[in-house]
Amino acid sequence: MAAASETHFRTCPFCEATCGLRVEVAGGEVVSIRGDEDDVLSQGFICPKAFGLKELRADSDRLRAPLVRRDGELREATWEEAFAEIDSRVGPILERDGRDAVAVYAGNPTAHNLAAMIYLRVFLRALGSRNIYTASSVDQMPKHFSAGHMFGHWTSIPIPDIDRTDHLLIWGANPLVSNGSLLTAPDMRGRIRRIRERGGKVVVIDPRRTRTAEHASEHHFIRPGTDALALFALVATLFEEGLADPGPMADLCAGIDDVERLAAEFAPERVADACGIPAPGLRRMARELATAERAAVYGRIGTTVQEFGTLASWLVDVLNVLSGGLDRPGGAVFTKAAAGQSNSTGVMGRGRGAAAGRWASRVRGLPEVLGELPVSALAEEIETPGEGQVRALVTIAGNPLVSTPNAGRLERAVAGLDFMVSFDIYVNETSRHADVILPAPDPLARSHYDLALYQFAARNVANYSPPVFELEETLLSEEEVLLRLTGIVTGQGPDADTDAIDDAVAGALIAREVGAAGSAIEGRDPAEIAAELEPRRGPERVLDLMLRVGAHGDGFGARPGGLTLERLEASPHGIDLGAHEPRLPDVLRTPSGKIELAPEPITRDVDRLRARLDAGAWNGAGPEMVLVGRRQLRSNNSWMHNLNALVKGKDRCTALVNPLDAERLGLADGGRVRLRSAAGAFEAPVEVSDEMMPGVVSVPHGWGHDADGVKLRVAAAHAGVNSNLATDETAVDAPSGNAVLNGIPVELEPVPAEVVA
Ligand SMILES: Nc1nc2c(c(=O)[nH]1)N[C@H]1C(S)=C(S)[C@@H](COP(=O)(O)OP(=O)(O)OC[C@H]3O[C@@H](n4cnc5c(=O)[nH]c(N)nc54)[C@H](O)[C@@H]3O)O[C@H]1N2
Ligand SMILES: Nc1nc2c(c(=O)[nH]1)N[C@H]1C(S)=C(S)[C@@H](COP(=O)(O)OP(=O)(O)OC[C@H]3O[C@@H](n4cnc5c(=O)[nH]c(N)nc54)[C@H](O)[C@@H]3O)O[C@H]1N2
Ligand code: SF4
Ligand SMILES: [Mo]
Repeated sequence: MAAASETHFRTCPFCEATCGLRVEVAGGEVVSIRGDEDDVLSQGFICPKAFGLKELRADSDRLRAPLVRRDGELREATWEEAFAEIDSRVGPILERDGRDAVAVYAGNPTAHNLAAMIYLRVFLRALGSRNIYTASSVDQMPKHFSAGHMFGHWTSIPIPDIDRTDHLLIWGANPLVSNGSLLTAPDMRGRIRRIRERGGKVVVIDPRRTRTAEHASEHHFIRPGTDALALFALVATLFEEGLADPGPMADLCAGIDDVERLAAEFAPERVADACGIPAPGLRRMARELATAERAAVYGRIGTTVQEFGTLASWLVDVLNVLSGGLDRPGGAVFTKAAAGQSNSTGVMGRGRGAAAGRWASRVRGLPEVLGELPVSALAEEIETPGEGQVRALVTIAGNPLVSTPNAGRLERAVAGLDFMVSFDIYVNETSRHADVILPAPDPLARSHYDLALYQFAARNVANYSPPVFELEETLLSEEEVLLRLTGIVTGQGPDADTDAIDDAVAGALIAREVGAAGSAIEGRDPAEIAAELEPRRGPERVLDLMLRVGAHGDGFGARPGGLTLERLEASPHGIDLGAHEPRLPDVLRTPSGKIELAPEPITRDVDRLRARLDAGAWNGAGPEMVLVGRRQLRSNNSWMHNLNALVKGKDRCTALVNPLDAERLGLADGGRVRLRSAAGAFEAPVEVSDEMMPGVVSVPHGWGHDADGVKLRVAAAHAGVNSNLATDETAVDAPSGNAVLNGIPVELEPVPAEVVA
């Protein structure tokens, strides 16, 4: 007899779209996963990765117990043994070599995980190391850098008001495949279609004619890395043609004249050749942006993970300001998130601003941004002897040996560490080097709330999902693991009282809030607030606090009817908090209380851009071929390739090249190519397609699962190759230190058929 089934509503934890799922379970297993038609944001939309939740739960390679290295081999151990090993190995390193000797790398899934969002910070603060690295510095750090300096807070990143715009310029993003990033908007295909249906226009700028480009009104190839030039050309056009007009917010803008002066030397006619977009096309793009009723510019990976990531990220928002779209319905808007958003609480309109470079990496002097260092510096910080040398590494939901530049060098560096811990679900390319692996629970066995991603949502929404399943018996919750690690690095030993640490965490957050000027609970009695949060503990207690003091919260009685976790628990499809409303000037946290259009930490990088242009880096003296990346619908960075439903079918890790290049270089579709850069080399199957811009080769990242010791049986059969073997850790975006993973000069050489085994 079939077990009775029950239905759970649940937010998908895999990508930034945060789709609502309807999960049917029976007898402790997932029976089906469908889109939740009633979800306030996704309204039934899902992608094929959602089914990965079922396979991931059943995946026999997913770790169910800690592993500890004994006699060179990773062997199953108890949690007590694992924590005791960490304590006895990390303790002496901290004592002998100092806090900076222990580095942490935290990966992308931490941004999709409520417990990690809260307790990772607790652990990092307790550790007190300057060697903190995250996937942000192979991703969006330039955008934080530009938004921080322009608007005063690192996460004050405007998003396109996609459901109301009638002109959307998509720059270096492929949201039909990635499902959006720094833009939480499920069903981008539908949203883009609706722009066109209401008479609007969608323009895509990308060196590849992507799926997004195919659904757009217009697409232009652009030479990788030249985005800052082309964006400057648009800005120059607006000024030259009298179209630069921030509208009513002009009084709020500082530095317009500086922008005009800087842009003047990058007129379309000057940069067209380098960018590969004819000058009249650039001029028309600028005019259409300025004259559209409601227009927005949106940039993503193609604008951030490249040589001039900060300049490009900044110019995207300069264009949003000068074309009159910033903070207007249908333009580029600021969200008002329900929890954890500093620009919608406290004192409005002015603040301390965002300061980067408070310290620098020891070897190369790369800047600290947001309390972390660029991961491009990690290998040299491990290899280079001297005070502050990294001797131990903790990876948390990250796979840096696949995801970060010059993966070959990092792998050699990691082999020389004294000690390494990985908190992960698999023995993969990175964790196989660890001395201890701590397994993380199945996502369905934890609660979910998107603290990070709702900061960038197409509508203001809040949605909480309780766990679908109980934690597997042999596993610990994320918060428990992070609190145990916190106990270890604070000298409390391997079995510290995690309840007491958790109480201290909540107590400190409450104390900060009641002491914060402008907080909804400013001046209240902390004990009374703590009592109101009873009996919640762990992430739920902190989330309830954040929601209640948040912009839509009940303020613990100050705003009756406002949001609480209890209300979210009673709303399994989420709560819609409305469309975006103008937030200027309140949203600003700059010391001046203005939008800083030309902050010096950004504009000083213009010299570097000019020097590269003058040196003919992109026309004439430039490389014949450059490497860029791409995302694929059934992948999620490096880690969903062990799920058969997502990897089956033909090899997806291919080198895409234009027919002209294939012909010139002697490459055949289905043959193999060797790509070599200054940093390293790899081989991949060739796919010839005119969707590529001539001179550009595209290889997806996140593959290469056939290394020794990796325990991913399905992924190993679809191994692919790690494209970051050829990306270069010495190339960074100067202001933010972010890695350059697109536009890498490479040489391509056919691999003779007889050499192929
Ligand atoms: N060449 C090139 N490289 C790139 C990019 C590119 O475009 N081109 N993109 C970059 C970007 S944007 C990013 S975000 C990074 C991603 O870089 P990373 O975050 O380093 O890589 P992921 O592949 O996301 O690895 C996630 C890890 O977390 C583990 N994991 C999954 N779920 C959980 C969980 O619930 N708990 C725990 N503890 N572990 C879990 C997985 O097994 C995996 O080891 O890659 C970057 N690398
Ligand atoms: N299916 C799937 N979805 C994902 C992920 C995944 O791995 N798979 N990863 C998630 C993560 S961590 C992130 S950060 C987001 C990223 O989300 P997106 O940025 O939308 O994803 P990408 O496919 O990397 O798109 C970047 C585009 O930039 C183009 N490009 C490369 N170099 C340049 C350049 O120099 N200039 C310009 N203008 N364009 C360039 C590439 O051709 C590519 O089409 O996706 C998220 N969603
Ligand atoms: S689009 Fe993203 S959030 Fe939505 S179902 Fe797919 S992986 Fe999950
Ligand atoms: Mo990312």
